[in-house]
Amino acid sequence: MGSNLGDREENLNKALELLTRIEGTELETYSDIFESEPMYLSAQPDYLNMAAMLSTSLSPLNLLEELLSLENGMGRVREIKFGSRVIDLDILFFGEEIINSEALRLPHPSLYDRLFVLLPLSEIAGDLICPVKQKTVSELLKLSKDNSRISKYENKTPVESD
Ligand code: PH2
Ligand code: MG
Ligand code: MG
Repeated sequence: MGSNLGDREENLNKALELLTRIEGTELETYSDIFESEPMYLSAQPDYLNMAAMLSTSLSPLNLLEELLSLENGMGRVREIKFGSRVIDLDILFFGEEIINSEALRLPHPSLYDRLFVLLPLSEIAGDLICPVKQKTVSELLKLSKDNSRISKYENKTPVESD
């Protein structure tokens, strides 16, 4: 999950809450929030990023559809690739599935290059084995060559549960 527009922390918390409302889907756990410099397109605000783990009875494509409609519902407007966004929800892994379709690639093909993905993900799924690399997330984190700026963001407020 990533946000770099508006109240970034509120956006992440809102998205977490909305994730719990997706049919057949439960929010299992989530990481701390990290603040990171923007990758790929530097002239934009810093991001807040975090990772969440879901269990779901949906298919990968149906989950993706739900995430896209959640992004739209939160007011995301797609302008330029890698540009600023209110909320970005990417599927990183879906169990050990490997998918290479036009609509969806899993595991997320860029996750190895991104500290802003690997660091939060390692907090909640360090032992998860990547079906492509046959390495754990913790190992991928150690091997990553990304050295961009990232730090833990300390103002995290808990999500309200009902
Ligand atoms: N997302 C991008 C592009 N660059 N940089 C950071 N730090 N965090 C992101 O979530 C991010 C990015 C495209 O999805
Ligand atoms: Mg993304
Ligand atoms: Mg995305």
